[in-house]
Amino acid sequence: EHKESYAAWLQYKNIDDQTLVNNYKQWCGRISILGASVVIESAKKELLLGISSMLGIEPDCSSEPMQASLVLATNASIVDLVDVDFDQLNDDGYVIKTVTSGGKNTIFLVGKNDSGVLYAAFHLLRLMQNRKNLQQLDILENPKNQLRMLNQWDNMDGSIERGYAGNSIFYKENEFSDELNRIEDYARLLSSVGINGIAINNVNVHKVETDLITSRLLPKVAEVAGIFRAYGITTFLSVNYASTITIGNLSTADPLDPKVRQWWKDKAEEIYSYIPDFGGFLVKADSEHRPGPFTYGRNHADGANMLAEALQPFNGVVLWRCFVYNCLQDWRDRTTDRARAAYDHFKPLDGHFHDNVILQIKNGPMDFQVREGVSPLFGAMENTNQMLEFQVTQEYTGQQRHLCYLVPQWKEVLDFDTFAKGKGSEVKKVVDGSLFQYKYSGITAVSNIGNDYNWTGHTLAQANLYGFGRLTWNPDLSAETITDEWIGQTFGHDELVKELVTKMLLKSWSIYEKYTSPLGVGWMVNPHHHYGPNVDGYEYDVWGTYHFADWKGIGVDRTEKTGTGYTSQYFKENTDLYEDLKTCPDELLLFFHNVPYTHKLKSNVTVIQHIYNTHFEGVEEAEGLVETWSQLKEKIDQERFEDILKRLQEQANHSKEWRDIINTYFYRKSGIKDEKNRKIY
Ligand code: GCW
Repeated sequence: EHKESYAAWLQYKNIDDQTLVNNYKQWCGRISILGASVVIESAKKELLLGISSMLGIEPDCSSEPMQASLVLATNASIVDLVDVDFDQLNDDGYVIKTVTSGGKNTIFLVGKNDSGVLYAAFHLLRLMQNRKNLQQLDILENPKNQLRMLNQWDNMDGSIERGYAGNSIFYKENEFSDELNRIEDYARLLSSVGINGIAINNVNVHKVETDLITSRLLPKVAEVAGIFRAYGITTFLSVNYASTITIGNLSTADPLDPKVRQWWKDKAEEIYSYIPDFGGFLVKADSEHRPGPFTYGRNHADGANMLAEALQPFNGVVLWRCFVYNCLQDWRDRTTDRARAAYDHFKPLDGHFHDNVILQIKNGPMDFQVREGVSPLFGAMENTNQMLEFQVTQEYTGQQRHLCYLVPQWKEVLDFDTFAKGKGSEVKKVVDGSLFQYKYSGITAVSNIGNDYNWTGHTLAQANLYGFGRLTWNPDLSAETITDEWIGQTFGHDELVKELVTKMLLKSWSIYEKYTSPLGVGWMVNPHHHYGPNVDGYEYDVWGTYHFADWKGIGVDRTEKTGTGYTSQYFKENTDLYEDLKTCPDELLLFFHNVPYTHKLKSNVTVIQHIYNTHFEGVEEAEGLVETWSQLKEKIDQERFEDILKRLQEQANHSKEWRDIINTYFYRKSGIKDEKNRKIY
């Protein structure tokens, strides 16, 4: 039951093409494993599962390389057996090489470390799931990013903040869940796409979760860390900045107070006594009512460094979030601009952070909107480790009831040129550490999974998790490659399935954008839960998320000349690009400028007409998704077919709600008719 949905992209479907099976068999019959560790054990387990399931054979396993057709090893144990330049391998990197000599065929899966062996095993299985030829493999892979992480926004009561796929797989009723095999299957999925770190609780650390770093819960944390460890994944915890007060019997959390510093040092020592390879702390401080150093007149460097000092002896790191802004803003105040906040808070602190602190920065300066500018903090802190935070969970992009494949959006962010060191200073080079030689850096994201049988609510949302992982490993992979790999492993190799699902996925972000908030302005959602249209939902609220629509026009003036000056936070090339109405890209126009409804876009269409057009088109295209999917009825198992169909139908219906509310709102504000006379209420 739920077999395909649950297995996601690790289905290892029985291959029915006998020629291919016979071909694969010659490589998979005898496995030799050199070296022993929990991670290598996982590689072996996965290979045996995949091979027996795809080929229907049970391979022999030994630790003797000579007779084997498949050899797993780290480079240290194999250096003489295969002719490869292992110096080219970095941590977690691997080589897959087919060697044919004296009529004997052998595939070597060689890792720089044990994790590399595991990644090589997953790579081989991916090739087989995608029906690739194994004859002449000569693959060398190194991860581009050092930290490739996920953040669970899971609470111990079992709820998930911004979770759209059921409850937590980690916690239930304020205790750890005892369904450890579900956690192991999650670890397998993550490891198969290269994820190597996970923070297992919500960044909003409430009462019970503050106790995760106490002796009551640390044994359980250690148990979960053990599951992830076997898949090369390091465990982190989100911590309550004010733990010294909440659980430490101190009256302060002042980061410069020696008693506070000592408490954290002792705490770190205690944590590492349970989990020797613990990753470190993820911290949301002075943000949305969470405690932080500001209470004591200290800054974020003081706060982060205090924790970093405690973790340093154990090689732990602090992931310090930059999502810091005034969430009690007065809408009448036109000088405060939430988009400016992260840069204004953190840029002046460049160089003040310890080298085991990493600043964790959301991709955009607002909050995971369907479209916004790229955060100008990237590239702006030469002397401070940075990492990028995406949101795989679809808080503002349809909450996994709508299809919105985010890989194309993430690619745009990663490829965005910051010009920090001139042309070619893309975000991906900032966060892979190469632009400024960071000691630590990488990419993280808020996960989209829960205990739904298909993990992600919308089965097609599995593609977002898959794609995110693949991009952390290699941001240069194209959206097309990732999509193709995912479909092959998830739905098989029928040509029509491939063609249509690819189209659906790759168009879905644009479709969602069309019928929701226009031209980069964002928001326009119902407050709190953030699902569905509500143009003025946040307009007179405290959160700093305004569109300023009136009878004349719409948009946020963030220019230097007449607006909030946000544009000046970018490097010159981008400042110029966005500052000038003539060069500012249409899709971000209202993010940077307030313009009349009659303003002509580069497409030569007015803003108001663009709003009408895209909203009508968006609905048509959402209906098109239903139609397209319906063509695959005979080609997809019934459960997944029906599940997905239901969601797509809901999306198509709900997109009309968006269309009509947005179009009507702007028709009433502007009094300008649709040129094409379509129905507006
Ligand atoms: O996106 C917003 C969410 C909050 C979240 C916050 C954050 C975890 O609406 O639910 O809190 O961002 O990133 O800290």
